[in-house]
Amino acid sequence: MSNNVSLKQLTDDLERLEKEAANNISLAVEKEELEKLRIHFLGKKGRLSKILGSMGALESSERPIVGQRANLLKKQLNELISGRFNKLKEEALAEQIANEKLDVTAPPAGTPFGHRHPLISTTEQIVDIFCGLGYEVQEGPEIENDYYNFAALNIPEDHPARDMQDTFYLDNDLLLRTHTSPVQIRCLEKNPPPVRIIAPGRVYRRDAVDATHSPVFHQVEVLAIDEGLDFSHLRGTVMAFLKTFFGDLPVRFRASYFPFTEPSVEVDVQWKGKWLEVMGCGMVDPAVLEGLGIDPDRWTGFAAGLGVERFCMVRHEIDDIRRFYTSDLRFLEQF
Ligand code: 2NM
Repeated sequence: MSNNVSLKQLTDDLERLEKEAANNISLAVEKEELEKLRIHFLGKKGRLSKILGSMGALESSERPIVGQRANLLKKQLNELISGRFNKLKEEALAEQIANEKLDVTAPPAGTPFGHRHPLISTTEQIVDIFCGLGYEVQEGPEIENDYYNFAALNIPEDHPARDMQDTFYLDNDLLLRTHTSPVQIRCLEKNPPPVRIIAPGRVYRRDAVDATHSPVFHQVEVLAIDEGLDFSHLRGTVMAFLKTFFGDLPVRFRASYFPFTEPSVEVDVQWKGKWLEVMGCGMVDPAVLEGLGIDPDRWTGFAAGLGVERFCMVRHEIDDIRRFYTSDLRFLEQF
């Protein structure tokens, strides 16, 4: 075999190896590929070693020529490999930086946003309508006493509303308010008429839970006191409010009774062919005004009260009041 090997053959082999290796290295797109090429061309059992291995057949004067050429080639190829390696590293970094561009104004992906509970947004709609009519929002405590919740409202000692059956008592005197009227009594104590106020809030009654009853529910109560107010003002206010909230539904006023208003009426709207009671109202009973030191011969007023749950249920066609309180996201996310 040694006789077949000439200087010319080996230098040709080196030249071919150089071209092939340089070409392969320049085409490599992964670091692992470069390592494989290094082993293939420059490794112990690689192509260059093979060429060097056949040098033994050359004249001793020819060997250094091939040896020097091979060493140079090894150096060149190592440089090409490390150059390509650095280039790939740079490209990978540039790509990573391009992909990591951060839009600091973008909303975080997939963050679940909360929103208003339907009872709260319905309360806000009702409140907004009355604010548009010049009313102011008033709030007060949920724990009340007998005077503000009952006595000041002309509700007598033996009235069934005071019964343990209807009211959550904390002791002999303290109770959970059964309506938001005590907010209005407290307001009248501090502010002389004229007043136009609404009192939204949570109220409590000892009712058994069913599709239409909950021991905790939400009310908005309305009170206007001024000189010369009469039933026409009550009627006009209620009609304007219902028209804004429901649109053009038929409305019916039915004579009723509340201890704190005289006359008293209940108001129905016609919804899907049925009359639905939606609020109670009336002219504030002179006895209530007198009890607060307001002269009923000079001042008259009207008041109204409504349940937010009922309004929300009609508006959104909700069939069961319990859906409001069970925190089922499949229900809540519809609003
Ligand atoms: C209603 C119906 C009728 C009412 C009365 C008062 C107050 F404090 F002025 F006397 N506030 N709200 C009232 C009147 C409430 O709810 C069905």
